[in-house]
Amino acid sequence: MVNLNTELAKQLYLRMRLIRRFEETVVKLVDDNEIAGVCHEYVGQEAVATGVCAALRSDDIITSTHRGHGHIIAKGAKVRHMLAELMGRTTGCNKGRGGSMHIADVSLGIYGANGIVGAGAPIACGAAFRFKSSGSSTVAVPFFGDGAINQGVLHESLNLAAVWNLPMVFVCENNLYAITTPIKDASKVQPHERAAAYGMSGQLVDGMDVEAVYAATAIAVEKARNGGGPSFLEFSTYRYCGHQTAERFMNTSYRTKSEVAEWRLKDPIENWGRRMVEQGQWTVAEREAADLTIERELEESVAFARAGPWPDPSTAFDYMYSTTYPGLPARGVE
Ligand SMILES: Cc1ncc(C[n+]2csc(CCOP(=O)(O)OP(=O)(O)O)c2C)c(N)n1
Ligand SMILES: [Mg+2]
Repeated sequence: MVNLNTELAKQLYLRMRLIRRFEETVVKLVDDNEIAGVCHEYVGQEAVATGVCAALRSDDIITSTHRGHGHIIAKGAKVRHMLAELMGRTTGCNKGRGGSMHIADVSLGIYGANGIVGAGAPIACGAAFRFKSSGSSTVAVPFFGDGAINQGVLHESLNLAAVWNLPMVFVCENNLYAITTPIKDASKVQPHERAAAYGMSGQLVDGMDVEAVYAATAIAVEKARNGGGPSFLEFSTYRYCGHQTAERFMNTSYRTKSEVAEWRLKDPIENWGRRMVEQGQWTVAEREAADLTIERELEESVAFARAGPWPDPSTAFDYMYSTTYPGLPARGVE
């Protein structure tokens, strides 16, 4: 276990808390029809995105999933731009055209959320190949769920990463379910146990403990940066909410209330906040004051998003095609 300094400990707390409150705000906006469709909440899993991204440099890149808000916040996107994106405004990260499952910001190393299960892994391989061949020390980190581990494209990516010794850390968030399918019905072994078959190290880490997540990732990232090749980290975690926001209105029985309650006791934010008080890293009053800054940031972000203009319908076909790819006639934006 590393000994985190107070500044980093605070940052981890604030990041986790921001993700939690962002998601709770999103649910309200979905209920009020200010966000169209459904969203996949990251509530319960905050320690994974936060701990992993805290161990990355700003130029390292991530690829994300359908449950991507947490990863994107943890990698440094501004929540005001994310909310504007979810609300379809031109002030959003992607001018309101991507929405929840397609948020990207290449300048922050966010190579996209992704609605296709497992699809972020080959994108990260491509980025890692570029980093390696250009001699940089940048690392690529694909996030994916337990539901991705039987996707062909994930196997191909793991194999390629190992064979080419790519600077990567594969991050599997095992929250025990793929929609309603329990992992035990989909795999005989734990995801990280498969890593050996590709010739890379695999490790199971407590994904409810942000310090453990940070420490394990820091080691794997350092190894990747120094030419040691890819690693596979499996974080055990849990989503407190349904697969997506509409599950609250469905009569599902794939998991029990007591299972959810048991995992809630391991809450990464509550436990980390308390541990910091016990370790003398802040007082209860300082923690409450920090929580308040997050409430303010979210209030301002909602106001920013609401004030943003809607895209002009006449621009609906803009950005459909690249206008810069060499050899292609310019089209799309004019
Ligand atoms: C290739 C593909 N197959 C099926 C789906 C439908 N689908 C969306 S989310 C999901 C479950 C993903 O589970 P997991 O990877 O464990 O992520 P979690 O939802 O638990 O975060 C499925 C099957 C999809 N989006 N893409
Ligand atoms: Mg899952």
